Amino acid sequence: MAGLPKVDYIWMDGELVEWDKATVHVLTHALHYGSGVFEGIRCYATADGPAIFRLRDHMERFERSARMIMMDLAVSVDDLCEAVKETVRANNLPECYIRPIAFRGYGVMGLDPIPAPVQIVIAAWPWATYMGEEALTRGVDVGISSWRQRGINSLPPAVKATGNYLNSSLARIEANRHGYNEAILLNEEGKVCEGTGENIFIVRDGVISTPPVSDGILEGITRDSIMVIADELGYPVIEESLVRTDLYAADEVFMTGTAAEVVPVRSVDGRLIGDAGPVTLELQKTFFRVVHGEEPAYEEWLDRV
Ligand code: PPE
Repeated sequence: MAGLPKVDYIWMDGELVEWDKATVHVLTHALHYGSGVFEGIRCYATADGPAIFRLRDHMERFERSARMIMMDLAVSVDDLCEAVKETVRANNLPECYIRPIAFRGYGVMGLDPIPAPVQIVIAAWPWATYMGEEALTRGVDVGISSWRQRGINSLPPAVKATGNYLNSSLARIEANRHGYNEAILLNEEGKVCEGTGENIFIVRDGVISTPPVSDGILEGITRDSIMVIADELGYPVIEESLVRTDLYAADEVFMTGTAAEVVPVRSVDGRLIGDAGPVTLELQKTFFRVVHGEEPAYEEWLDRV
C-alpha cells in the first residue's frame, strides 16, 4: 500500500497475526456504517529504550469513546495497555505510531449495531511527523473550511469514532485543493473548533488560549500535555471560545495532535501570522524533550515497552 510501511505483526482480538493476514470480511459492519472507535498513540525513542507517550490516557479515552457509542470492549484498560506494548515489542520498533481500533464486525447488517460482534485490533508502524519535518519549523498554511464541525449532538466530536472522519476528510480535501496544508473547522455558531486531526491554540500578548471541549472538539491528549507544559513554564493558559478573527489577530497560532505533534501555523486564510513564534517554539522544544525522556519531571507520562 502506498506510503504505509509494513511491519511484522498486528494484534487482533488477543493474538498477534502476520501483517498480511490481518484482514476482515467485506460485510464488516463498520465498513458500511462507520461503527468504530480508535486511538492514535506515539512511541518515542528514549535513552532507556522505546517509551509510549501517555498510553493509559489514550486507552482510557478509547474506552470512553466505546462506552459513548454503547460498544462493549469486554477487555480492561490495563489489558489493552499491555496489548499495545506487546504489539510494539513484537515488531521491534524503536519509534512508531500506534493505532488501536475497536469496531463492529461481521455477522449482522442494518442500523442497529448492538447485535454485531466487536473486534479489537492494534497496529503499529513507523510514521514520521504528519505534516512533514519542514512544517515543524516553517509552519503550515491553513484555511477555514466551508465544511462545519458536527454539532455536539450529531456525531459528537468528543467521541473518537471512525465515522466522524468522513467530515474531517471532506475538509482536508477542500483545504488541499485550495493550496492549504490543513483545514480549521468552525462549529455552526462560527466558533473555532479544531483541525481535521489536531487541536488549535493561539497566543496573544503572552496568553495562550484554546477552544473548550464544549464548543465541539476532541479532548486531545497533546492539547492537555501542552496545557500542562505551558503552565509549568509560567504561561497563562485559558480555555475560551474563539472566532476566526481571533486567529487572524493572534501573535502565534499552533496545532497539536499525536500524529502532527506541535506544529506552528504560518498563515490563516492567507493572513500571515509569520514564522514560528517564541512561545510556540519553547512549547514545541519542551514537548519533544518530554516525549524523548529528557525531562524527569514528566517521567510519569512515559511507559517503557
Ligand atoms: N482533533 C481531532 C479531530 C483529532 O483527530 C485528533 C487526533 C486531535 C484533535 C488531537 O488529539 P490527540 O492526538 O489526543 O492530541 N488525531 C489522530 C488521527 C490523525 C490521523 O490523521 O489519523 C492522531 O493524531 O493520532
